[in-house]
Amino acid sequence: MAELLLALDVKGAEEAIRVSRACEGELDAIKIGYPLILSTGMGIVKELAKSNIPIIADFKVADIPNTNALICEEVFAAGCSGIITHVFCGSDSLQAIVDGAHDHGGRAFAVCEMSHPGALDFLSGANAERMAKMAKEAGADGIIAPATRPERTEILRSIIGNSMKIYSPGVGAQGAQPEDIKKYVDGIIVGRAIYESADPGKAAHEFRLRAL
Ligand code: FNU
Repeated sequence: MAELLLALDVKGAEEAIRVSRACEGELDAIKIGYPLILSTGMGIVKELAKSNIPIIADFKVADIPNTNALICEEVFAAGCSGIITHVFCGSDSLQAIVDGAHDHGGRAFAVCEMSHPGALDFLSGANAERMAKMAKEAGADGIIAPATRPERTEILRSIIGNSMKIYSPGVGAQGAQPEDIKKYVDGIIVGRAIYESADPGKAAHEFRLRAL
């Protein structure tokens, strides 16, 4: 049984609130990212969190440890309960995110293998496996691994074990189905297939049932 995370990549507060309200009761978390935050500012986090849903900041952080720690301060002060970081900047940068999240009572998730075709250029294969090991060693709460390549996510699961979570994007618009991936992961991340739907609540309900 996998959770359902909504990737709320809409622009503007009005649309974000409309979609999140329509999906109320169907979601385990809302993942926000640059499209929403650059169009609304971080104030939207407290608005979305009013319905008591965890908000995960998908900022794919990739910087030096000090900057990463400063980013964590802002993300968690804004009301987020999780942050997504890149791993390729190295173990010290990754550790700054994990420690920054934990210091603020939050969770840190590490991108190990991405879901799009271009991930095969770098963010895949041996690099992804190495990053999964690094995420485990750093004490990350989970990793991001692709629904579009279930066989790869299965390998990454074998590296991190069952005590860390895997959240998996690529379901819906990128072509993967919940049934392809749910047995390997703790949650599926769905964006366009929900927020571009004529009835986002109904779409979320159906994905939630298919992820069970
Ligand atoms: P949808 N996302 C992704 N692949 O798609 N964070 C990754 O490897 C990754 C991600 C995000 O395609 C993407 O930025 F690490 O509309 C978007 O927010 O369903 C969401 O997952 C997928 O959106």
